[in-house]
Amino acid sequence: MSVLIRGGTVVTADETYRADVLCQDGKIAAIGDNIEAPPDARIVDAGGQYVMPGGIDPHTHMQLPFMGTVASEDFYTGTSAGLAGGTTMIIDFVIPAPKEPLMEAYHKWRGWAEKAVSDYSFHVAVTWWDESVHEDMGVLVRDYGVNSFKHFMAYKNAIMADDEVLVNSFQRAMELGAMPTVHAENGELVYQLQKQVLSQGITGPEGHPLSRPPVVEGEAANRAIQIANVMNVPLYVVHVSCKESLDAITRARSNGQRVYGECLAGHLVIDDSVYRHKDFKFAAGHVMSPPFRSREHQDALWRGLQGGNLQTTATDHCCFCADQKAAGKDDFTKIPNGTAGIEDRMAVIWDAGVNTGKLTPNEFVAVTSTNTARIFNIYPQKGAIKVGADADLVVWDPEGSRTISAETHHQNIDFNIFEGRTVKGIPSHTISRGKVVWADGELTVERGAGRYINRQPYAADFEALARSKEYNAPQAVKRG
Ligand code: URQ
Ligand code: ZN
Ligand code: ZN
Repeated sequence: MSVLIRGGTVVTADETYRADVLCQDGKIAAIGDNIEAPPDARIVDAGGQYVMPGGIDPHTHMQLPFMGTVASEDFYTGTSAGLAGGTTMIIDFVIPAPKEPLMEAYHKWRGWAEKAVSDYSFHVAVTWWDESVHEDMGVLVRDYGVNSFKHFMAYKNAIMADDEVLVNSFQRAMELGAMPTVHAENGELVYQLQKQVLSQGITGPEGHPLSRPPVVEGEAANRAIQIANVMNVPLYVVHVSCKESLDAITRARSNGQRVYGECLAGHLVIDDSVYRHKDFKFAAGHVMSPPFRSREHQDALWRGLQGGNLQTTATDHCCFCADQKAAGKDDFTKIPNGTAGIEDRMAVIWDAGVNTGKLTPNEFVAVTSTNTARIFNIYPQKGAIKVGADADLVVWDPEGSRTISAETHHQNIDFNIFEGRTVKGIPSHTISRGKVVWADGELTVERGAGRYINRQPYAADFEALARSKEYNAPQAVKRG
């Protein structure tokens, strides 16, 4: 089965040129002028459109058990919705409960993800520490293609990692050649501020941002950056939402420290007025952490992307329907934190970024796909239009438009934070591993077609590792 994408303009993170693209056996087989169509080829007419690497969303939580419930979007519906929006790969999270063995959690999540329709990988969260965690991190890097470990600095009395966990885990990541990542909010401060806000009689969603002001995020981002600095390890800060954490990243990068920042499509275009809406479902539907911020923070995030101090965009796709959010109708701290976005990220960022001149089409590709592939060491298999790369592509119609709504989206949630937003620039076709899976508004997906993507460690001190006792330990284990 082959697909010939004809007449389009190829747009990568680095260049723009007119060329046909031939996909065969799941890979990009040829790129060039007037490619002859093989007899079995499906022809995609890309005239007047852009042919770009499929989006990679480095931050999703499909079917996450969290705050007493389970996210409504699973790996089948969530990856399907991603394909409808031009996203062809996700990096999700394995999040062990405290004291849950990392390997046990990893295999559990791998089982859940088998129904995915597009490719996926996992960051693994370090939510506690002992010698077994140290060991499991090594096994995950060496034998299961994990090269990034997440740390939630928020969520006290749940999955919060304190400084002892951060320091031990960052040290281990450095040994293994893996990337530590952080959800940077000071969980102790959040906990205290939540109690203060509630004691003032504020129980509605308007209390959520009051308990997590930007300074609470900025402190944690800077603390994680300084710990990474001392431990001599790179750092990736997820969902940077405010100036305070962006400034900490910018300062570190200007000092030559290897720190990367991610921002969410939602944080780029939605402000904190949503929490003051009188309708509980509307306001609670926007409860996520870090919260949506006031306008000046959005402008800062766009400058961060333009200036290269933020490298990637994501969604933190973590869906809870109205009946789940209602758990917090009398106490905002009990509203499950999370919002959707996987289907809308690409179009929202194109419309708000490229159509306004903030980003060039090449920069759009960089921040929605290629930079994530490079940072997490899967480039050019992913995030590239090169012969031999996976044939994950999106044919982008810059003149097409749609109005975003929960009524019409493919996401398994009864709410959409971008409700009513009309975007210009949408995917007319999505190709996943060389198959047309989205065309003319129709999904054609196959449950379980998604593949787990191994991500190799960075240059680690393998010699030292090889000499260490560990290399005698592992039995023959299958690759991830
Ligand atoms: O904190 C996260 O990233 C997860 C639990 C999703 N929820 C959220 O509010 N961001
Ligand atoms: Zn988070
Ligand atoms: Zn998240």
